[in-house]
Amino acid sequence: MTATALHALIFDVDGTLADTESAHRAAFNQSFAELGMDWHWDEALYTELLGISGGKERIQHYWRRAHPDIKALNGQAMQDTIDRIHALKTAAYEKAVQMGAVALRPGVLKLIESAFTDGLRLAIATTTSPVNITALLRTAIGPDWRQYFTVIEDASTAPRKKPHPQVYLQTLQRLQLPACACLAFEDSENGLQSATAAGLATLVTPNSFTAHHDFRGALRVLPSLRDVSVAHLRAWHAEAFAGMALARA
Ligand code: XBP
Ligand code: MG
Repeated sequence: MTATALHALIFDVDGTLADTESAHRAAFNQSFAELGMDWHWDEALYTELLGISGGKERIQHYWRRAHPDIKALNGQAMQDTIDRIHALKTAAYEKAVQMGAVALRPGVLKLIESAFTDGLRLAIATTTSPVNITALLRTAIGPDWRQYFTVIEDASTAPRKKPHPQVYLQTLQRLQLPACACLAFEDSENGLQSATAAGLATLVTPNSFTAHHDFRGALRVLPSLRDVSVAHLRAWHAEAFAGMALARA
């Protein structure tokens, strides 16, 4: 393997492959209502709560902030309730995605297919739950979606959520590639920090929930992956690698 060549692309899911967070937000609110809770996450609040990666962690963060009196609840009772909310939410999200609530972002499918044809290995590194990945990609790509991805790391395999680099470090380990042979694709500040901490050059495609985030350190910030080709990726990767080599000289 030549050290400077690009060998793999590692994709975040939510906000990167597809604008999923509106559907996630609706699913959270549906689960609160189903349980008779008076919680409602509007868009402004959810945009703030997205600073916490992971649905269960997000619920716990909100509960502690909105109801500091929860000391009345012991740890296990609180965790059981969070697990119940999240199970209902995941079922609601899966149903919404299967009904077509979410489409892949512009250029994503074309890039996945052309990169796969060009011999690049593809991976997923996400903090979302595995059932959400399957629902999204089975609906958007078809039943054979799994063939495109060599490695998938998600909330079930990497419990330390972004910005912690665990999910990307585990992806690189399973790919048996150094970070310099890969590019990461992200949409959020947490995601960029996680990928960067794992040594990855990262392309960022912000969305309405993350447009205000700090993307310093990104290889490039793009409006979307529309019209982004494998040739572009190879050139940008070479640029990044040359930049790193110069810095070391
Ligand atoms: C984004 C997240 C996830 C989703 C909700 O993941 O932080 O928590 O918002 O999904 P990504 P879960 O790393 O793909 O951007 O409720 O399953 O966590
Ligand atoms: Mg994301």
